[in-house]
Amino acid sequence: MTINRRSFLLTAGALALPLSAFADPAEFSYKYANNLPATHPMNVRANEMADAIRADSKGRVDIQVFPNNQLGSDTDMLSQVRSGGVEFFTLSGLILSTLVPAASISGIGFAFADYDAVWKAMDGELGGYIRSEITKANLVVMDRIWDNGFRQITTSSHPIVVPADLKGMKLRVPVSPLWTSMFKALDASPTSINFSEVYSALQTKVVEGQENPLAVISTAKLYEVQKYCSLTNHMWDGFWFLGNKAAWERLPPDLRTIVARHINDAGLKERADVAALNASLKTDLLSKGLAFNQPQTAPFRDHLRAANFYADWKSKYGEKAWGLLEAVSGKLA
Ligand code: X2X
Repeated sequence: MTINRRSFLLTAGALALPLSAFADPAEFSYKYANNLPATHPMNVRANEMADAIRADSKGRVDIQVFPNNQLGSDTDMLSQVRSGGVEFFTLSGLILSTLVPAASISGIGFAFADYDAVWKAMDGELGGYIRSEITKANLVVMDRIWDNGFRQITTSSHPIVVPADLKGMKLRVPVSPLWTSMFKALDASPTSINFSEVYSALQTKVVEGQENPLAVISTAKLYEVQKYCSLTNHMWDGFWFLGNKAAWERLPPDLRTIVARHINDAGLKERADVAALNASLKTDLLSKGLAFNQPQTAPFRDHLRAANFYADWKSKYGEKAWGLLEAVSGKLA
């Protein structure tokens, strides 16, 4: 068989048609960015979610997941989701409070006794109130908040057994007035640092300690640069799944329904994964060299109360929001 230039082009052209049709970029090609390692359940479930959205939208919506601060720190990503530089972003309500003050209320120290209380509040009226405040700030927010978990304190210097152990401690906290206020009320010396800088800040001993749920301590390998883990359970934290408003409104209603359903479903699966991990990781982290202790929480709570922490924040959030919190937490202030 002889292949001349003409027959080659014809063959290539015939092949190229179906191939290029298959490789057509999706009608809606969106980015979802977050601050957690690719191995954290947030990203595992987000990748499944993106596959399910591609399948159910018949390829019309393609969401690319960017884990691990690949697109910048939380502070950067928050401005990107507002400007449309990224279409989706998950952020702790406490950090979001720099834009939406009410959003940090779910992180008030020792407010939730357990996950039942958390989901009752966050899938109930308190969560509804926070979402309406987020919407007023011109961001889209999905119904189901994703879990970060109950937070524990790690240090390189000594375990935290009683509140006095925090005195003067250089502790990294996320960028959020509530976090700074809470650890100041506990007499520590908190420094606001984005998560993207935490590992190196601990490694270079810019700070002695930090606080995070076990699933983060494990997947971000913070145990490599910390010695002690004190199971203080001092607050619960979750991630609101945020969307850029203009990008969301570009999606026709049928696609919005598909996307929202899969995001919320993935969030529920992520919650189950994180709860299971936070319950089981202690053994694993022990074997990696972290020393654990379980302090009593009442003295920490009493210390916060004596420092007027609860009363101060009640007056900032106002009666309405505080009432919704206390409906689940019981009396705090
Ligand atoms: O920054 C943190 O510590 C983290 C990962 O828990 C949050 O995103 C709030």
